[in-house]
Amino acid sequence: MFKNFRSEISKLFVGSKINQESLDQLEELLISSDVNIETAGQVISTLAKKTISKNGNIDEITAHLKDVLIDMLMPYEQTLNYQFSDVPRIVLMVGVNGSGKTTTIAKIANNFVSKNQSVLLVAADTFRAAATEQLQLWSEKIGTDFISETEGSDPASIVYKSVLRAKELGNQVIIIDTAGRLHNKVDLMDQLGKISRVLKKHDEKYPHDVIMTIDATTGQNALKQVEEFNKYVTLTGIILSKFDTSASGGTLLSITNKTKLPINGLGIGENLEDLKDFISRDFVEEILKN
Ligand SMILES: Nc1nc2c(ncn2[C@@H]2O[C@H](COP(=O)(O)OP(=O)(O)OP(=O)(O)O)[C@@H](O)[C@H]2O)c(=O)[nH]1
Ligand SMILES: [Mg+2]
Repeated sequence: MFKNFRSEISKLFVGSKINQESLDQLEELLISSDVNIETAGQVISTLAKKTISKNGNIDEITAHLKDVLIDMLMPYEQTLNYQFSDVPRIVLMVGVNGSGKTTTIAKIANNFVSKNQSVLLVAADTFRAAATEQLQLWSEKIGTDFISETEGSDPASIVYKSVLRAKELGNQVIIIDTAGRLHNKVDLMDQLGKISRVLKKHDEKYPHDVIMTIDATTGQNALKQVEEFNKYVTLTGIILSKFDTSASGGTLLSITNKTKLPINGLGIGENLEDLKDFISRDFVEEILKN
């Protein structure tokens, strides 16, 4: 996505002159790097306002571009809050198929456990037995409580019960794994809305966190996915998974700019410790690296 971005930019600014034509080309380059048209336009107009010296070279232009991108992303840095007073804290994880929900849940649960919080993992992906097993294995590895139901049962039912179970067990945190679903499958999206509604039957404040995982390799479509999910459940944050496999950034720029949702972290591998905070400066350095 932002792959080879730097060498592409240097081609645009041969002779170091920044002019309308090079800016137009840079805008196209951003769009081809999965930044949506509106956001790319904003980046360019902000960049054009920066004073670039007469002999401004590629390094100067790149530095200005970095500043523009960092300024745009910084308001969305938001580490998950692992300390809180409202118990149980309920985290609902959503996203399209294979976007990293279950793995990200394991990482988050592990962080809670390392802060001595007692966690209940809820297997609300009742479509596939393998999904339940995957979460159960993580639960055993991390040392959390676990609740599941028979394959094919209504996920809203196990979600409702999980709150009662957490009260019995004295859990401070409930993390709910849901089945992957495509944002345009209305019946499956409705089911997600139902999960959120049954939680609200317990308490209007539930769920406290609704996190959507986005696979870093997803292109322009990621923004659409987030907008659609946000219609059915009120998202509170995004985690970009698989950032280790693709230093793509265009997607995140469009998502934050359009939806104003914070970024709760970056997935950088398949292990428990592979969740890092989203720091806009590091992120921009990474995506403009080559
Ligand atoms: N390299 C890398 N792989 C990841 C990361 N997060 C998840 N994966 C891998 O991506 C694949 C899918 O991850 P899951 O956590 O099962 O995704 P999911 O969203 O729960 O998938 P479904 O439940 O099938 O919708 C697995 O092989 C994970 O190990 C990450 O940050 N980096
Ligand atoms: Mg899963």
